[in-house]
Amino acid sequence: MGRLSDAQRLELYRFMRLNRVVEERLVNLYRQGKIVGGLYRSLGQEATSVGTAFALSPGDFLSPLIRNLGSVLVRGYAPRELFAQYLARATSPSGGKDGNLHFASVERGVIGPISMLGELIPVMAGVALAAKLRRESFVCMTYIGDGATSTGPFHEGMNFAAVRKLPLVVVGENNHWAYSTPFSQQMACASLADRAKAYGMAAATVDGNDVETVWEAASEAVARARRGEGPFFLEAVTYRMKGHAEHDAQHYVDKAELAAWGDRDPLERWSRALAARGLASAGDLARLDGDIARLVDQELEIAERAPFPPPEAALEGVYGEAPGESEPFFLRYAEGKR
Ligand SMILES: Cc1ncc(C[n+]2csc(CCOP(=O)(O)OP(=O)(O)O)c2C)c(N)n1
Repeated sequence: MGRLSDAQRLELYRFMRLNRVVEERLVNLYRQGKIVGGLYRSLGQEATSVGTAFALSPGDFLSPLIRNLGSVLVRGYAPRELFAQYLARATSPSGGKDGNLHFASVERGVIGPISMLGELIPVMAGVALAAKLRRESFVCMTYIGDGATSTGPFHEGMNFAAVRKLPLVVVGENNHWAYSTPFSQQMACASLADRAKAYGMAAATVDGNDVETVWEAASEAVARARRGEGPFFLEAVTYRMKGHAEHDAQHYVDKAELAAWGDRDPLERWSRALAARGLASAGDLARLDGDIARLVDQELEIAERAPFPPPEAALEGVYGEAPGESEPFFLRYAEGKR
């Protein structure tokens, strides 16, 4: 497995900071009542999203979950597109339709998430099966929270992927909470990775707040999947620093525990590591932060100026259309043309 170049180490910092600042602006928009739908933050979990997605190559497929905004930034989505999606603008990846997290692009290798927890595992196992049947070398990556590993589809998908040796990397984000349910009330296993091992799937547990460690483990998992050695479950141990969503005041969390995890903040840690290696001084990073903040403000302005979709757009792109037919079949049917 290769190593990160110094330029890539700075790139990881940039993506994590971008992830954090975009979400900070989304919080402002949420409080202004401008966001359509809920807002689920990934504060404290940026290293997991960014480090894992950074391990993929062009042509691979990724399906994010609610706390993986960082992964779609790595995959090439611009902040303006993500803002437009949350603001339901016509310029958004879904054209102003669907929930704010539900967007996709086959061209960019992003499969849209679905809200039913656990279901992404069989879906992505299916995409990975396509790679195998077509003898293509792409790898699939998806995410799952600790709570969602208690669903049936998770276990069915994991078993199928293990039996068929599919090129699938499942990132298990152990952020200690599933809404207000702590890990200890979710499962009797000591580690999330134990669930994968029960299916004969290779698995490892890493510090999810250390971006280079996450990248290394994810790169190895991706490489072995690409070599045809089967799926991998990567447990990233991290902490959900905010409530389940912006509407959750997180009253059930012990404040001392929260503060202790705050000391392990992935961005602070990576800043210190970059300084210790002589890659960027505190001043360099402050300047970079300033540039990122300005870029994000510009991107937000562009998204806010974009129009909402016209009402009739609600009828477009809802059902699959037969090749060569531009008019949705149900309109033809309604007009008695059939
Ligand atoms: C099958 C199913 N059950 C319940 C929900 C409602 N729900 C959405 S997120 C969530 C908590 C998920 O916790 P976890 O998997 O640990 O992920 P985290 O939010 O901590 O990242 C719940 C209960 C759902 N979307 N799907």
